[in-house]
Amino acid sequence: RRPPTQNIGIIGAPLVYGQPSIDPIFPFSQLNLLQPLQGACAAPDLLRGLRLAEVLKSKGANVKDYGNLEFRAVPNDFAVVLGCNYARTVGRANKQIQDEVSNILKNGESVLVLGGDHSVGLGSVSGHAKIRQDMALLWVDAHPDINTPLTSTSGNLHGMPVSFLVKELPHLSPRVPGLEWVEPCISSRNIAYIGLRSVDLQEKMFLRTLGICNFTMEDIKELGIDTAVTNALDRIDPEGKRSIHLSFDVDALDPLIIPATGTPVPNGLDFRQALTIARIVYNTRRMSVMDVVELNPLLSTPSAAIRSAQVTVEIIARAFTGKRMRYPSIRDVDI
Ligand code: 4U7
Ligand code: MN
Ligand code: MN
Ligand code: MN
Repeated sequence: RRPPTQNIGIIGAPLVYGQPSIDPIFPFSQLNLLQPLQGACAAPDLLRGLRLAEVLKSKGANVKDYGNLEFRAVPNDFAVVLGCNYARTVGRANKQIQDEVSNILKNGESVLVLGGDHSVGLGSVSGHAKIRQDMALLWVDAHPDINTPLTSTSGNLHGMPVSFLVKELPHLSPRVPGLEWVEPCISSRNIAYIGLRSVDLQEKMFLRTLGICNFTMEDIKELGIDTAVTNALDRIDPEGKRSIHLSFDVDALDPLIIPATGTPVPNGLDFRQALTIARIVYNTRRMSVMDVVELNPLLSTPSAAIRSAQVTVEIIARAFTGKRMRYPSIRDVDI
């Protein structure tokens, strides 16, 4: 049986307006509003520079790189409109992402979306749902990203994408200019979280009242990562026939492994656990879209950034091909 992940289309989505950074010294400078600190936008090219496509090809995949989407900041898209920073810019960019993801899926390829911050989930997940209505979403992250514009304390859209996508929530959200086109496209029954350890109070309430499947780091410590991921997939895709969307925020990993990220939280997944998640998802042979987000090479030393990106390449390769890099076996070491 030919796995559907054989043909991979890569798109770069270097969006940073979901987590704009305000200059702490001149917080009211107009420049801060127009020119948020760049960083996560460098991730797609760094991953390419580490031979991401070549690695995937060497493991048997056909790879087409569609390059980076070009996003334009919407003029006068000032911060904090209804509790959403840069909603028009983020909305416009995500419409582009949605179109690109659904077009590539229509070509019969699976899609790798390289963020950018996690607001790209808006376009990516909704683009997936357009082509495969029966989609299931596995959100691997330290955070559940389910704040609404009214519950978010930061106003940053990278902490909100899930709230716009869940069918059972939008009545609690205001209509935000620039994001009107985002249609809730997935039921809370078909969403599961892995790796949570930083959940805002209101987010906790949403997870509870909607009964969204979640395995926190605490749960993973108890159950083991295999059981956690297998149970999560069973819950969101009980018949084992849905198209799977893996939205992978690199801050799910421990900051000791991936320091190059904007919202690091201690006590995260180790490298093996991350690879195990990727392997189990691969084994379904039904992963159609993977997002890899929140890698920010400018937030650590250059060497730590490269190491973070290398780890990320290996996780991607595992998720799409099931194969992993070869390391010398401990048994081969002569003492
Ligand atoms: B990420 C936060 F308040 N919840 O809403 C928020 F803690 O994509 C963080 O998972 C969101 O990295 C993190 O701003 C978004 C905060
Ligand atoms: Mn996230
Ligand atoms: Mn996160
Ligand atoms: Mn983050």
